[in-house]
Amino acid sequence: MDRKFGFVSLTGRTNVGKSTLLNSLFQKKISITSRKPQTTRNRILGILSKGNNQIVFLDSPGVHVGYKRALNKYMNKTARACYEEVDLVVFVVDRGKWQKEEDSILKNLKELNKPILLAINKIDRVKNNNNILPIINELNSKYPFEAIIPVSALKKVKVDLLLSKIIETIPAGEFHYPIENEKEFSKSFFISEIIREKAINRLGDELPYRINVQIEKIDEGKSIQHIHSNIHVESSSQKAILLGKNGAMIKSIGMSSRKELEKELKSKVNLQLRIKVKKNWTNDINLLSKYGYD
Ligand SMILES: Nc1nc2c(ncn2[C@@H]2O[C@H](COP(=O)(O)OP(=O)(O)OP(=O)(O)O)[C@@H](O)[C@H]2O)c(=O)[nH]1
Ligand SMILES: [Mg+2]
Repeated sequence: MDRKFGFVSLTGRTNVGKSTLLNSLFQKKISITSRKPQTTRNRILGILSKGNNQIVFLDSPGVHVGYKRALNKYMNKTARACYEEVDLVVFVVDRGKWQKEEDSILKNLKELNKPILLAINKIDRVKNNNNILPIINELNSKYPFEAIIPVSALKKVKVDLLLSKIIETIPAGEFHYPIENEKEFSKSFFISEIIREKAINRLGDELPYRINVQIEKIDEGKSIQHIHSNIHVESSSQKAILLGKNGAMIKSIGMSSRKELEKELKSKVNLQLRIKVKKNWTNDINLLSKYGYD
């Protein structure tokens, strides 16, 4: 049988569940997720090789409007670049919650003239199955989507069906990556993301958008990896929040990060976290580019 290959973006507003869906498709953690919006900041590449098919998924930052910082501009631009690059767009929406971001994404997608699969996510939150059909009917009138598939990324409902539709839709072609490759980002990026996820989950509403995690150094010992990491914040008051009372907050972030890192890296981990104030880094083009938001 002929091989198929395609680049596929997971596109949508922030917080609709794109990264959860990516992890669900891979049945493991590739991209970090959180309850809070604006979690994914970079293009995350996951490579899924299944039989004669290879799909390169691009998880992208969620489209969000109304924020003016350079980091937000970078994220929205990255989201756009992701759907512009691919063979197929999986447009992820949260049940019937169609907002101005969805309108703006669909408007851009229409101009590209690419196949679009609509994934209606979080259907586990729809109380009665009879309520799903009206949502499908409404969204069906917006665009001639290749298919509309209600899924639950979190509860892994119909994710297989979505995957088979994706495979149906991607073009014939040779694999671009060796089948053993699953992700295309560095180990230190993955580590920094896990630490950022633990921080986001523990912090209040504003601070998650103002922290950045940088890995300074990884010393690979025989039986333990020593990871030295900096967490950047924008002010000393933010630093105080991140520290917590008697250092309780940073300790808790460190402990849960270490636990997950040991599982993911299959090794003992000694994690050093230092907090550094970098004034206005989310709006400083030079610092952004230094931190990889380029
Ligand atoms: N109930 C329910 N919650 C979900 C589902 N999928 C994702 N979530 C939750 O929605 C929240 C956002 O999920 P993410 O995967 O981080 O969303 P995202 O679209 O990647 O968000 P950004 O990276 O910020 O753009 C998390 O709390 C997830 O657990 C689902 O199918 N059902
Ligand atoms: Mg995400």
